Amino acid sequence: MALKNSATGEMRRAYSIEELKDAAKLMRGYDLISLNAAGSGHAGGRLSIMDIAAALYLRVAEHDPANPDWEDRDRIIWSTGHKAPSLYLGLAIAGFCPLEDVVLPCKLGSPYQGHPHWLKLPGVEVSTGSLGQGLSTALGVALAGKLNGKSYKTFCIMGDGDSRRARSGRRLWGDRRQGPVWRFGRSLGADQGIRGQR
Ligand SMILES: Cc1ncc(C[n+]2csc(CCOP(=O)(O)OP(=O)(O)O)c2C)c(N)n1
Repeated sequence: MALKNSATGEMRRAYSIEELKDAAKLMRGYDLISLNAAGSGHAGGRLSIMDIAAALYLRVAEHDPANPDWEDRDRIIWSTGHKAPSLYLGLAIAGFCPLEDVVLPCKLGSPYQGHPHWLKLPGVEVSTGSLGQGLSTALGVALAGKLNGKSYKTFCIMGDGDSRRARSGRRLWGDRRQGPVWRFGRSLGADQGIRGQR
């Protein structure tokens, strides 16, 4: 499990926990520059998700920066699209795009917009930003994998406010035994919004 060379199946690099902590610190540093450059942004959520972003992009998810559309890659869906810079930094630290580019967000024509756009930047799975949509999209992506006999995993990054929106509310979360999210427990990992969503 990690960054892979999709052509050979070899692992590109094995990151230790210490290296992941260092990567998260570096990503936070870049994010502070980015926040300053833009003069605005959701600082709290962006900075607090960075450990998870470093772990996901560098060690947990199986994907290949040299082949972002690799069909067996794990999918990471940012339901909290307003944390886009953390997504960009996750991609950048994994080698999908240059780190330096990410600190100049929201410029006209730039792929690093305030909310992620999947057609603008390789590695962005889904355009998000309207809270409450990511979980249902992630379920669809996980279901497609199951129906197609794929073994990729789907991760969904959520926030508290995000998980309270109607489309990711009780009908999707359900209860522990019957809700669709729990039934997809092995292929869909949702983060951050799990607390309080029984
Ligand atoms: C449907 C919708 N309503 C409102 C907003 C505006 N908005 C952007 S971020 C945010 C707060 C999100 O809170 P949370 O999901 O807990 O994220 P975190 O605080 O962890 O960044 C709101 C209300 C939005 N993006 N989409």
